[in-house]
Formats: sequence, structure tokens, C-alpha cells
Amino acid sequence: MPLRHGKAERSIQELYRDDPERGDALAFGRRGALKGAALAAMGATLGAAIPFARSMPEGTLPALFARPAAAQGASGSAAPQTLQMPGKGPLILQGERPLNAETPEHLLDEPVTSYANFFIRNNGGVPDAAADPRAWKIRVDGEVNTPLELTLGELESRFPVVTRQLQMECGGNGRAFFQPQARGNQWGNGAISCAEWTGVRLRDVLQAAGLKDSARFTGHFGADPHLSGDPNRAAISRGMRIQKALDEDTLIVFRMNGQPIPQVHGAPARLLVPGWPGSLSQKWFTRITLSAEPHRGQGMGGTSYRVPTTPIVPGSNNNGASFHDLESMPVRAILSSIAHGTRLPAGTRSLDLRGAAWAGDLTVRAVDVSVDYGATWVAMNVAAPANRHAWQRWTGRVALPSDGYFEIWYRGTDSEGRMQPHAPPNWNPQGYGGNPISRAAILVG
Ligand SMILES: Nc1nc2c(c(=O)[nH]1)N[C@H]1C(S)=C(S)[C@@H](COP(=O)(O)O)O[C@H]1N2
Ligand SMILES: [Mo]
Repeated sequence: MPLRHGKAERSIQELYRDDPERGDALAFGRRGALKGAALAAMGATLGAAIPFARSMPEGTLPALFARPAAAQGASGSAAPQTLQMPGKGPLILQGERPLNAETPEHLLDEPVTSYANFFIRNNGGVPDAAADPRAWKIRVDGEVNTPLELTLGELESRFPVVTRQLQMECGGNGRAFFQPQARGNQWGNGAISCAEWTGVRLRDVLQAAGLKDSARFTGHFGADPHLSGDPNRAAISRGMRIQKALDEDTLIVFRMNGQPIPQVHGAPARLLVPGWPGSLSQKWFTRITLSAEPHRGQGMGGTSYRVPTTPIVPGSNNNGASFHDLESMPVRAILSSIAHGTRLPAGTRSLDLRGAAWAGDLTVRAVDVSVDYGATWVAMNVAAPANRHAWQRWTGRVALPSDGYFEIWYRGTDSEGRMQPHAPPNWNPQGYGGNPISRAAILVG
């Protein structure tokens, strides 16, 4: 049920939206604590008392205002448009041309992501289905001893076939959290998936072609048309360091969850490069070329999939000349058992929580949850991944002292001790690597 608030108190919310600094100053006053009339106004605006107002931080928008309540229609924000596509769940439509859709976090509750709940990210059009998938050809050329052209049928019979659960996350996941706004689809936390993929190791195929010493980078090509219709332009064509191409979990896949790959996800074959920006996982995969220098395709260089090596002024222009490629994705936790913007019955005094967490090539050491704005944290139970590069599921319980407005803050820590930060780090024009601590607003009573 959507949260509601009285008309008279709209002003704080509107102020927060139009001029967050002024809204904050008004709410918190000069003392930096929410009390008196401001506390009452804030409570009325949020639709409930705020039991932990004492530790509510100044300078941080209440989650209810800060975060679009994806598909839950929490107060204030216009309901986002929903994808209408056979077999797909109610994903958040980010754009129709190219077609992009984000999975609301609470639909990522399955340990293995189904087709229905798998996000969609296209840079160009979706090509027509191949008439004969087994005859689909993939070329390997460039710095190899023997350039290859293999059909999907040959690939499957010539190399060991493996099945793995692998996370695939868009490099721009979390972009919406950047301030000032970064360019591109405003993904929340939902451009992530962890499906079960079947295919062959890219490594085995590259070794069959024979890598020259000069083969230090890959370049990937797919069959999707550029939106302009120009056949000489690629919708996207990215590449990576050879080390990642040789990782045992980097695959050419042809089945997703035991079925032929659905068309929108790259049928009949795609790359699956887990833990690194999803843009490397070329769909409708037709060719990989090896070279001595970094690949120069669409989506390489400049500010594309690149982050500042030395931080830049947020909002400033930069050509990305001193940026470097985003590789292993940073740690992130999602909450899938309860949706942001949910209202719970009065008297609810504990919450059983569930979600997932991942950290690129690393694993997740801890997921912690706070319901008092970070004053205290509760450790969740984090399961081992099904295999390397699968996400990790977590569960746990938190106590609530009373009815009221709460924020569930959830934060992952990777195996090297790095935690999700309070604000998205290292602002960059296209908004990559934004993994702040997440906040879900809930209302009890
Ligand atoms: N051929 C092709 N491959 C592509 C893309 C694309 O536009 N064309 N998008 C990439 C990006 S940016 C991401 S995040 C993933 C998304 O895969 P999905 O649509 O199956 O979720 O595919 C990648 N592979
Ligand atoms: Mo992406």
C-alpha cells in the first residue's frame, strides 16, 4: 500500500526535492538535530512518527524522498512505467528505444534469476531470431595462430560444456544515486542478475586458435543493429584484458537456466563475463578479435565504462583521458524480501530480511543492516556462493521498537574489507561504480 502524507506538509517534501539543502536546513535547523516543530512536520510528511529521529542524519534526504519507489508507488513520485513483454515480470521500463528495463529489487528474491525477472540492457536494436541456431557462426581472429570460424554446433561438440551460476551486472548499476545526476539510464540497484548459464570456456576456444604473445586484449562484436540503421556502426563493441578472457568463468554461453537463451538476452550465443561490467558480455555474439592494444570499439575510451584515476569535481566536464576502465565491479547488497515503500501492520516488531550480495571478482564477507540510521548494525547470515562468481544470498532478522517510519540500511563488505560507502564514490560523467549503502523506507502502522 502506498505511503500517504497530508497536504499541509507537502512543503518540506517539495523543498527537499527542489532544493535539498534548503529543505535540510529547514528541517534540521541550525543545531543539526530534528526536533520540535520540524520533527513534527517531518513526521507528518513521512506519514508516521520517527522513532530513531535522534540519529537521523542531517544532509541526507529521507529515503522515502530520495529514492524513487520503483513500482510501489510510494508517495510523491510518479509511478514508473512498467515493461509489457510476454514472459517478463513487471520490470521498470527505463527506455523503449533502445529497450531497457530494470528489475525492482524485491523481484530479485529468487536464488537463480528467472527470465521473467532478468533485467534488459540494449544499446541498439534486438536482431531477429536466427533461423538455424546451431549454424550460428562465431569468428576468432587477430593475434592468433589459426583464425577460427566455428558454428555453435561445433563449439558444443568440440569443447567441454560447463554450467555455472554467474552474476552479470551493468556497469551503470546504481547510477541513479549519483549527485549531480550522471548521464545514462537511471538504474537503481536492479541492473543485476544471477542466472544459471551453460556454455564453453572462452579460454578453451582461444587456446584452440593459439594465442600469440602479442594477444593482450580482446574486442567483441555482436549482430545487433545500431539504432541509426547504419550497418557500419556497432551498437556496442567492448573488450577486456586477456587475463579476464582466460578466467575459467568467462564463457561463451548458449543456454540460460537450461533453456536456449531468450532472444532479448542474446540468442543464440553470448559472452558471459561475470563480475565485470555487463557491457563485456556481448549478446548475439559473432566475433572476438585479439590485439596488442586495447580494443577501440563503441563503448571504449573517453568516459565510457571508465572511472577517474584521480577524483574529479562532481558535475564537471571531463574527456576521460586520464580515466581507466572499470573492471571488477564494487561490492553491493540488495534487499529482496521487502520492497522500498512498504507499509506493514501496526505492531510489527521484527523483520525477517533476505537478499543477495556480490563483489565483482571477489566474494562478500559480510552484510550488515541498520534500522536506526547507522547508529547500530546487525550482522546478517551470508551464504557461500553456489560457485565462484555467483552472488551470495543473505538472511537475517532485525527488531523494531515501535510503530513508525523506519529506514532499512543494508551494506555489503567484500572479502578485502571494503564496504559500501555512504555516498556513491568517485563521481564520473556516466555514473559507473555507484554503490552507496542502500536505504529502503518502510512504515509500520
Ligand atoms: N550485442 C550487444 N551486447 C550487449 C549489449 C548490447 O547492447 N548489444 N549490452 C550490454 C550491456 S551494457 C549489458 S549490461 C548486458 C545486459 O544483458 P541483458 O540485456 O541480457 O541483461 O549486455 C551487454 N551486451
Ligand atoms: Mo550495461
